[in-house]
Amino acid sequence: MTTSIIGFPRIGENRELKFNTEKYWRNEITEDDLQTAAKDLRAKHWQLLKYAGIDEIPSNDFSFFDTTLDTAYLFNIVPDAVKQLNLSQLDRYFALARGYQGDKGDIKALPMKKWFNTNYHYLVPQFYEDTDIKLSDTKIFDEYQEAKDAGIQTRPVIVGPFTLLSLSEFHDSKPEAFVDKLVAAYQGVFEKLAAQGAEWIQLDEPELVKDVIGESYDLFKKVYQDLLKNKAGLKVLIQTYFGDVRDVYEDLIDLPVEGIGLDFHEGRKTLELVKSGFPDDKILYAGVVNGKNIWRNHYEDTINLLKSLPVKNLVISTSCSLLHVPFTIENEEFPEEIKQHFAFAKEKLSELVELQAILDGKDKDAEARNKKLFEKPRVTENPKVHERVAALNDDSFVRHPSLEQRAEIQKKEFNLPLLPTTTIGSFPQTKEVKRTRAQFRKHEISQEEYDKFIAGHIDEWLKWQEDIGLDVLVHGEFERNDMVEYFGQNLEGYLFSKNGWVQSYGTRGVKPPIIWGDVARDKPITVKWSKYAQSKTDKLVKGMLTGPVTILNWSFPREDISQRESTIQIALAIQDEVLDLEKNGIKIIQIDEAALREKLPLRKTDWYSEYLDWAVPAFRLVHSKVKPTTQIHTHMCYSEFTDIIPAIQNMDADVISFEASRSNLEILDALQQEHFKLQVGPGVYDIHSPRIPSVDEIKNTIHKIIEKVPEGKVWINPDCGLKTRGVKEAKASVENLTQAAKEVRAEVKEEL
Ligand code: THG
Ligand code: ZN
Repeated sequence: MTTSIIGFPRIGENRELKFNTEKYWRNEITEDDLQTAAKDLRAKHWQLLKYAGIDEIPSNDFSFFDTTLDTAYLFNIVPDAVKQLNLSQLDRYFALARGYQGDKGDIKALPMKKWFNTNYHYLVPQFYEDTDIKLSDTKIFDEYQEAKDAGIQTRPVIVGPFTLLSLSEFHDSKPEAFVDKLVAAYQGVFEKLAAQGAEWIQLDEPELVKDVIGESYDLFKKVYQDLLKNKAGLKVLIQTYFGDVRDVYEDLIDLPVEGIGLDFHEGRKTLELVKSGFPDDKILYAGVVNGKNIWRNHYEDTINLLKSLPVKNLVISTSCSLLHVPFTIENEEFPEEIKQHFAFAKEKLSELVELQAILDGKDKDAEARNKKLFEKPRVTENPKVHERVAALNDDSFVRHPSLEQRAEIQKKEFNLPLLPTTTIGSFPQTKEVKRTRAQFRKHEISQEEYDKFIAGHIDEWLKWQEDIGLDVLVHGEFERNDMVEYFGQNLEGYLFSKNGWVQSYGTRGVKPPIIWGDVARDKPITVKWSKYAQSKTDKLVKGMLTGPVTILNWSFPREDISQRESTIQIALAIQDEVLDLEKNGIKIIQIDEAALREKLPLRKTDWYSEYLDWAVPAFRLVHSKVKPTTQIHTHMCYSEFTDIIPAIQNMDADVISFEASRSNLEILDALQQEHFKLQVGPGVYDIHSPRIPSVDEIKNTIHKIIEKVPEGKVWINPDCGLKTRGVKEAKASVENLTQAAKEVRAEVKEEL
């Protein structure tokens, strides 16, 4: 039996890659320094895999920013404007990833999107009619050689042609037009690698776990028919992950490839598919160690699963790249009873090796040790939470009276102007704010000093909001770090790692909290500062919460209960917070579901039955008990929800704000067509850019919105929170926003 992995976290045990790359961007180190640091890191990771006992080791899973971008770069899929910048090979690459603004030109970064159902983002390659596909980078060859020189034979990894084409954007062109050239270019890679001495190549094709039907199926067939005609003697592994390949399984096992990688964790049908038959002349790379979660593998189940497979040639592997889990548990400070339940990336390597030994009959101890771990319930149970969940009935998920009746009641209650203005909640997290929070965390300043600092910031920003005439104010969230980390830290049933970073995009990471037990709230979390802010102004101040689906989606979930059950527990905890805010005089409460859209199942047929049918009720549970006079807002970060509008409506909030500055009209049309009943705040400018929108520009956008949505239902706000912006641009932009709203308001009144 053999072991392998799909990919390893590249940022390093202590985020060395992040810090070096950011130093290079700030001109504090040279390109040579950065390249050396990257090389050292790669060498360290290969050695680590080798000494852990992994038999087949990948290379080119390293990246300075993103492997999809690497693949596009390799094949010269680079907009002309970027090629024309007179930059080094590495700086041109970074220009694609981050944009470039300097003496050599001014170009925007490539768009970024969520990588399948993960919290990782990839850069979206852009194809134009004249995109000239050819080999134009050497990274994959250099890294293969580097490992080989260090005495390690690796299997180079690259995003496969079907996934690459499926994820790209096409301008005045279609994917089919590029197939021939792209296939030739991949074959060029095969030839070069074979000449260098490589035996295998891994083509990552996660796109195959989506619905591969119609045009998509035809594209897959065409690409692989042509590609595999010339493999230059290389063995090819087609690696899939994040689901099962039910639409193409029969085709895959008939392809002239040597290896097929399948995901046994998220692939609900993988076992059934393999049991229907797997050819003797191919190797199955069985993804049995979960690459997405941090719990220890259940060896007995895994061994039984592997033994049940009617497969002659088997490699034990991970379900997806280990990119999605933190580096190691070694340096964490959890008590041993807790720690023993976790396996981060490095620990998953030993799991693979132990599984191998058990299967080969060489390690009985490991099996016994593992068995003991699962004998007792591994998490803290909370009987009160169980009772509360059991007591829920259909009515617990329904708010009364109806949306329309509430709208009437709230209109009288609040007496807001037409086109009311507000912001999404957070204000700039300046260095000073972050530093003060860190000082407080490290006990360098007292609770009193800290509170005084936060109160001072709230006062200042409230005054500014009053001065510029915003209608609904916020306190600014200066006391919070990452929203999910913040709520996790204040809820029972959560654990926090010290160094559990997972790459989110480029050099940026998140530290997902771990759901360790039943989740409950033992004390109010946000009431103090919301109440304080409301006491300082006659205007309405919005309470700001994160919704249960987002909290779950950005945490490492439990595996002993369903995600639905965990989410209901979180929803009850947040419900307590909502009711406490209401009791303390907060009349508008925003419950963000920034990540609701991103965890939609990859197959459309699963959207409702596997997800929305519980995610939407979980949100309703949070606010079902509030008074008719309390207004519930929600916010979503990804506006690509034209296809789930009925589900969003069903969340039954009173107002929803969303990111719309890029795809404005499309979503407004959809809202109109679906007779959307909620009040809406389609963001009127893009906060992801430091650019300040002019008053006229915003007025224009408002006009476009009220052409499609009755003006009585429209709110005016930026498209997301302002925490990543500088103070100057944040203020200038929102001032222009309030001015624009006032002017449009006056025009509309005149017309009436
Ligand atoms: N929280 C969580 N997940 C997210 C987002 C979030 N996923 C999607 C999106 N937002 C990702 N965006 C970012 C934006 C900025 C950073 C990370 C993800 C970031 N990280 C700092 C870094 O890596 O240096 C870490 C800051 C810190 O010390 O906490 O800036 O909002 N959960
Ligand atoms: Zn947002």
